Amino acid sequence: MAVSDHVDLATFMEGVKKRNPGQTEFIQAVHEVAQDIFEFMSDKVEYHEAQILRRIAEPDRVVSFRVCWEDDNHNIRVQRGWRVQNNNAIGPYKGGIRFHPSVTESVLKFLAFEQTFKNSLTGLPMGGGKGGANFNPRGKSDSEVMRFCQSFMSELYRHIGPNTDVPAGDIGVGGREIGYMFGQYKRLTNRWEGVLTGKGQEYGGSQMRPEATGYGAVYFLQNMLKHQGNDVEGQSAVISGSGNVATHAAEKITQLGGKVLTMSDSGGFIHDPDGIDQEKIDWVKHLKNVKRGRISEYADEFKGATYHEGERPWGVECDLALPCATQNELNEDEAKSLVSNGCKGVSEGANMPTTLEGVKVFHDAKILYGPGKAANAGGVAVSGLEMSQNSERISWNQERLGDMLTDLMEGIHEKCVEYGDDGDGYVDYVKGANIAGFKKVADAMLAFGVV
Ligand code: NDP
Ligand code: 2IT
Repeated sequence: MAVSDHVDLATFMEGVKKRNPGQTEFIQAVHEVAQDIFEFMSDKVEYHEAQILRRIAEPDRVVSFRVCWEDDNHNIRVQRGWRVQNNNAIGPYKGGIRFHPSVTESVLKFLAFEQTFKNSLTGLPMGGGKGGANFNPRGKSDSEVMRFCQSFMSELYRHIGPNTDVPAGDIGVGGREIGYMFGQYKRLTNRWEGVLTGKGQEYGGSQMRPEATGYGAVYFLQNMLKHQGNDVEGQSAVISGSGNVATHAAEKITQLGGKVLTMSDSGGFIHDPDGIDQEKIDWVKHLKNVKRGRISEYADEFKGATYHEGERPWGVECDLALPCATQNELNEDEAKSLVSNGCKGVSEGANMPTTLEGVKVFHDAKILYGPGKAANAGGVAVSGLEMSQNSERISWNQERLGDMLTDLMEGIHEKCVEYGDDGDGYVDYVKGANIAGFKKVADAMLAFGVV
C-alpha cells in the first residue's frame, strides 16, 4: 500500500477532535506533534500501516476515581482523581502528579501524551503517564493535605508499582505531598519500593532531583546558545512561576552570570530591575515552600521591585525567557512582544506554556525556542536515575548526579539538532524533539506487533 493511501494530517486531526470532544489541551498537544510526525512519516509506510501515532494518541488507559477527605471543620469533601497511563512501550509509565483546581482529564491526557515523547528523549527506559486531582492545596493545613494525599493514594496504589507506573511531583505536589503519598503506599502494601520519585533524601530520594527540572531547562538554553556561539553570561532573563521549576531555573541563570528580572504566580508578577540574586531566590523558596505565601509579598520585602497584579511578565524587556508556571501562559501577542523587545531565546520549564500561535511567532522570527518536552526533561531524567538508585539500593553523590544531568541535557539537545536542523543553520527544536521522541517509541511498538 502506498503512503498516499493513508489519512492525511487534517483527517487524522478531525478524528482526534471527534473522539475527544471538548478536550482542548489534549487536542492542542496532539496537533503540535502530529504536524511534524506526518512530515516525518511521509515516506514511511510501516508507521502508517501499524497506526502508530493513532495508538500513541489513545492512552493505554485512563483511571478516574473519587477522592473523599475530611477538612479541619469536619466537612466531607469530594474531589476527582485520575491516572492517565499513556504508553509503556519503552518502560514503566512515568510522570508527575498535579494537584490544582484547573486539573481535568484533558489536561492530564495532554501531559501524559507529552511525557511519552519527553521520556523517550531522555534515552532512559521510561514510558509516559500523568496523574492528579482537582484539589487546591492553597490555604489547606498540613493535616488536610495529608488526609487528601492518603485518600488519593488509597485508590492509586492498586494501579502503580516500581515496574508498572512510577509517579512523581508536578504543580501542587512537592516533597511534602510525595512524603504523605509514599507513607500511605507503604502502609497499604507493606512494601518499601521505589514507587514514587522526588522522595526525601532520608527515604530513597535522589540528590539533584529538586533542582533538576529548572537547572536542566537552563542547561538546555545554554546548549542552544552555545550552538550559535553565544552564552547565558551577561544576559537578562524573564521567568514566570515561583515554584520548584522557576526558582531553580532562576538559581542556575544567576550562577551562570545572567540576571533574572521577574517571577510570578497566578496572581501576578514581580519585576526586580536590580536582579533576583541567590539571597532573594532563597527568600522566594522559603516563601513558597515554608510560609506558603504569595509572590506579591516580594515587592514588600525588596526595595525597587514592583508587583503587577493580574499580569504576566512577557512585556518586560529581556534577552531570554523561561516560562516555568503552566500551560498556555504565553500567547501570540506576548510572543510578539518578546520578539520585538529583542528576546533571543526561549526555554520552556513548564509543559506547553506557549500556545501554537505563539510558537509560530518564535519560529517565524527564527529565535531559539526549546519546547518543554526537551527543555524540561531534566526533571524526569533524574527521576529515572532515582529509580535506578532505588533498584540498586544505593545512592550516588551530588557531583555525579550533577554531571549526569548536564550530559543528559546535552544528549537531548544533540538529538533535537539531529532531527530538527532545517539545513540553513536554524534548528527547529520542536520538530527535532517530536521526531526523536517518536522514533524510539514507534520502533518499539512495531517490534511488539498489534497489542
Ligand atoms: P509548583 O507547584 O512548584 O509551582 C507552580 C507555579 O506556577 C506557581 O508559582 C504557581 O502559582 C504557578 N501557576 C500554577 N498554575 C498557574 C496558573 N493557572 N496560572 C498562573 N500561574 C500558575 O510546580 P512546578 O514548578 O513543579 O511546575 C511548574 C511547571 O513545570 C508545570 O507546567 C509542570 O508541569 C512543569 N514541570 C515540572 C516538573 C517538576 O519536576 N516539578 C518537571 C517538568 C515540568 P500559584 O501558586 O499562584 O498557583
Ligand atoms: O512534567 C514532568 O516531567 C514532571 N512533572 C516530572 C515527572 C517525573 O516523573 O519526574
